[in-house]
Amino acid sequence: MKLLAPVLEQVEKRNPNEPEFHQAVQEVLESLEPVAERHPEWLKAGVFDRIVEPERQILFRVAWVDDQGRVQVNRGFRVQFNSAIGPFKGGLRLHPSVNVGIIKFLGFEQILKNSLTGLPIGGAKGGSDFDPKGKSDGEVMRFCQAFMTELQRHIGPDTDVPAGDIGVGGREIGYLYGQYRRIRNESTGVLTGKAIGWGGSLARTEATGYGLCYFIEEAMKVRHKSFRGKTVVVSGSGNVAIYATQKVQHLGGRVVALSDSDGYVHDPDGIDLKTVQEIKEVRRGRIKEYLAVRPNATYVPGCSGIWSIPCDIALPSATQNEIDEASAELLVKNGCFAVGEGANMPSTPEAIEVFLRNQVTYGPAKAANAGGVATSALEMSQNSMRLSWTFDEVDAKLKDIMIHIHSISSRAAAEYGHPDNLFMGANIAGFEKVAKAMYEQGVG
Ligand code: NDP
Ligand code: 2IT
Repeated sequence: MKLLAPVLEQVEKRNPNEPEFHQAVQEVLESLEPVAERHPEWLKAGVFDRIVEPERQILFRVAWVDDQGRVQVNRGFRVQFNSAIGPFKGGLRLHPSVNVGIIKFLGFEQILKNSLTGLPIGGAKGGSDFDPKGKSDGEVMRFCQAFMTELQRHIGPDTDVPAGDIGVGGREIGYLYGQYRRIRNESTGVLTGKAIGWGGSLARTEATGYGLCYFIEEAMKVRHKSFRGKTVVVSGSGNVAIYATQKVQHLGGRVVALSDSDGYVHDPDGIDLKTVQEIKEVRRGRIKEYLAVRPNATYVPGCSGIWSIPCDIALPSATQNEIDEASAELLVKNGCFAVGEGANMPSTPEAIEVFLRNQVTYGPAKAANAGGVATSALEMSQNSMRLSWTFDEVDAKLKDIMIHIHSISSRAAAEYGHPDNLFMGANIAGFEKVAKAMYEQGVG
């Protein structure tokens, strides 16, 4: 990196102790070096310097009362990263590991991901270090209400539209939305991932996992391969993992493993998804409980071992940096020929190197998992029009969007002399649209 090295240096200096944010920015800037060479006017207008600095960062106290009557204090975040092409848009993460560096990495990735969807949405992310695990419904509700009591003054259907991410699903969106509506006296599409009865979109729940499979199916076509008859390993067992598993099964593949943060289950006969949904969606239990229903499966504590299971296709769908270099080497050695990132930044830079060097069909997160936010944008459209599309209509639009993302990413990769490198292609195609908007709208 030459032209853009000072941009990265400044990011590292200005944001100390935020390794995930540095990692996300470095990966993108490395892909953008040839873009900077081709567009001196963007360099001169400071587009690269501006895009790595959030437009606004909100940090706030979230105080709530637990079931024992004790006051608990968490920290809330909303990083409104870039609104050049539309209102800020991106999920909320509730997990004890959340800090400003993690929210910034996610918000930065979201800018380019949202651009790739072709829909008018800017990039943002938020959340809290609140740990939903082991909390009662009442505690989760009081936390969400306290969180929204502050967040509501910073968001709005044309300003910033949050949604779910790790630890935030339908239950949490309900509590958040209820509090927004009560305080603001407005029924608007201020959040996505809402339930169907009060403004949600059909297929939003399934969208990230389904979109991931549509994207990888399209990417594999180039090599005359498909999910049919293939063995697939999926990590995680949350929203993305469950619906990726369902779509793999629709497409004729066999998912043999799923995980959570405690360990993984290996079921060589193929995962029984109904059982997983009962454990995870209904009971909020642990993946280990799968063995009680499927005694032929095995359970192994710890997460990284899941990548030692031989598979044709891997869909990491849990969290960042879950595949390191050694795991990537092992996947390739065991014959894995395609990797689709359901999670955000699940592969370390060294792991990505391994995939690219070995001609693995590699679907980078900002392209492969964009189906979730794309369908959120479709939910926003339906809210604005005050009507609802059928499941099949939304699903068809989602599929078209994923095929479009693959096509513009491939085209950008080829145009810049790296055919088949979807990692570079997605970074470039996502960036160019935002850069053009920032340039046309002047310095600010
Ligand atoms: P969920 O909360 O529904 O599920 C998360 C899953 O990942 C759980 O199985 C969880 O296990 C596991 N997990 C979470 N953190 C860790 C960790 N530190 N180490 C190991 N396992 C972990 O979240 P989602 O399915 O929504 O999100 C999964 C990934 O997909 C995230 O990277 C998210 O950013 C990304 N994503 C989500 C989208 C969406 O629409 N929901 C859209 C695009 C990307 P446990 O229960 O033990 O915590
Ligand atoms: O990472 C992501 O794209 C999401 N968590 C979904 C965001 C959204 O606004 O639907």
